[in-house]
Amino acid sequence: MTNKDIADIFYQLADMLEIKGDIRYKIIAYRKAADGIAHETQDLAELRRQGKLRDIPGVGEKIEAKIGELLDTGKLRVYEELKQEIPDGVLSLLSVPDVGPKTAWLIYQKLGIHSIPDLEQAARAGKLRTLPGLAAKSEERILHGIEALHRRSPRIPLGVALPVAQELVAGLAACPQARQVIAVGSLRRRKATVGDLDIMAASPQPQAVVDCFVGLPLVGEVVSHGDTKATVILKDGVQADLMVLAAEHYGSLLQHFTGSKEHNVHLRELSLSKGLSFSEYGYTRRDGSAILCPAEEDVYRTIGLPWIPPELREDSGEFEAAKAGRLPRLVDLPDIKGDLHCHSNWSDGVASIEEMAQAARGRGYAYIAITDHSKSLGIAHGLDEERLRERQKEIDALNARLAPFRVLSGVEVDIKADATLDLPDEVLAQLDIVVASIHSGFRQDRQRMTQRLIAAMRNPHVDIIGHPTGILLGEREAYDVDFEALLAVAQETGTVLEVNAMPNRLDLDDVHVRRAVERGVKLAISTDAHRPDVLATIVLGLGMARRGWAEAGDVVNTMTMERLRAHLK
Ligand code: DGT
Ligand code: CA
Ligand code: CA
Ligand code: ZN
Repeated sequence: MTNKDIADIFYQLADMLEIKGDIRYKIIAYRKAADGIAHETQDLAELRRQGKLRDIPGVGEKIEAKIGELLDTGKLRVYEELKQEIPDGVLSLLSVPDVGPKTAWLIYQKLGIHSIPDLEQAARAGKLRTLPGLAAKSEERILHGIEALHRRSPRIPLGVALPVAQELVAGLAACPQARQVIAVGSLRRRKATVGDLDIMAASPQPQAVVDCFVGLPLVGEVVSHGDTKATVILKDGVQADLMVLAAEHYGSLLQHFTGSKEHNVHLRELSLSKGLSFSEYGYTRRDGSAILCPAEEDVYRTIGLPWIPPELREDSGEFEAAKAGRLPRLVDLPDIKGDLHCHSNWSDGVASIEEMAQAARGRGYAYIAITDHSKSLGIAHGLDEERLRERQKEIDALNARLAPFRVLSGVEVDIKADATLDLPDEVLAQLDIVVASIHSGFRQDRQRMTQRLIAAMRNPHVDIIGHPTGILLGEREAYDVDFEALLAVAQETGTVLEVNAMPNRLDLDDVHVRRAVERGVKLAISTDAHRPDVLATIVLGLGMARRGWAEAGDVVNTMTMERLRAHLK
């Protein structure tokens, strides 16, 4: 059983208990444990041997015993028993907007429905309105929800969602009554993929802003339209939610709507322990009086905490760190002094080295590394020794002209299937910087894959491992690799691991970054740009780094040119 299998069982268990109306804290506990397990990079069986299962966030004595049962027998008794009572399909009903656990259970018990197509049919036939507590209106809403579900695209890569959100924000900001328009939800937390867009604003007349929103040219279809909220499907199929309140609620709404759900649940628990209840309207004391939060800082300050950056809000230790005054000072765009993985038209880039360098200079960078592909990547016009020498002349001439800005002469050398590098050591030794990456032979087994990457890290000239896990979002899984072993060798050899900011890579991701930071392994946030304008996608890599708790000191391309040169092998 993989960690993911086990996490999935705990997620389902939580859903099933919710359907059965079990105690709230128990349900939350299972979800928390599932999150912890899903994010754990080490094998649970191995952790168990070391007696370290309880180091996983959310895993206590009871969950530990359940993990043991799963590892030993491949089954979990409580889970199997609940499955007898609640067919799989009932859980799938929960994905319909407006169908909560109670409704799903009611629909199953009274009508025997346990699939979305059957639910749709029943709704169309007017059968749902006959159930206690469900009116014709709810039936209509459920039908609408199912239709929205059919149209909804799977999770959207952050790099695709960001520009759409920006356009939506700009459109709404042009509505006369809208103030402080901002994109929130998982996008503000910079998750690698987002389920839908969440937009909010402040306004003295929320209704006017909602009306304006549903009429924006980007909007394809209106799913729901209330006086402070709306849900729409954009013309490109992306769902967007809007919420608008008066400015006095702005901070509380911003906090609420940014999420994550898990972070918000924790915040509410903390509030309750201080005798306060929190909602998007602000705090309410036990005597019913209100504490308004016009700014997001007010939300945290009221319960004695410093403001927590959105990227950390996953209930994965940020409250504990905030309480202890140990929140990280996350790496930020102004810290970035250069890009260490870029291609030019010497290999498969579309711009000259000079164009790439000027674009980097225009961003205020002090350096750019041109890391064209090596020869075995024929389709990418990879460079051999001879062409590298020619390219060097161009780079030298450019550096003479652009000083103090610096073009680093580099290569993205291919790590071949037999674990050797595509260029000999003498050639690599002459370059300023070497990125080594895997571009073929992805299906080798875990041991060989790990050995390949380790061999590259042990090479005295390899500075950075490019896109270390090989994941292509929505397309290819990460290589099967022992990441903990990679971290150990990276640390020992001083090899840097890349956070590749390509929108379809985001590799390393947040979870891997966090482990690397914990182990003291250094990172490079790089765009892998093949065009000058792509240098701007560094913000995507920054998002992953920040979600992984990285500070400027963890990232080598925050260093000055002198310090970086001293740091490279
Ligand atoms: P996504 O869209 O799947 O990438 O993830 P989010 O985090 O954007 O989730 P979404 O769009 O369902 O909701 C946006 C935020 O609104 C969420 O992060 C927290 C807040 N929120 C939504 N539903 C609930 C809820 O049931 N309880 C609490 N406390 N907060 C919620
Ligand atoms: Ca969302
Ligand atoms: Ca949403
Ligand atoms: Zn590459």
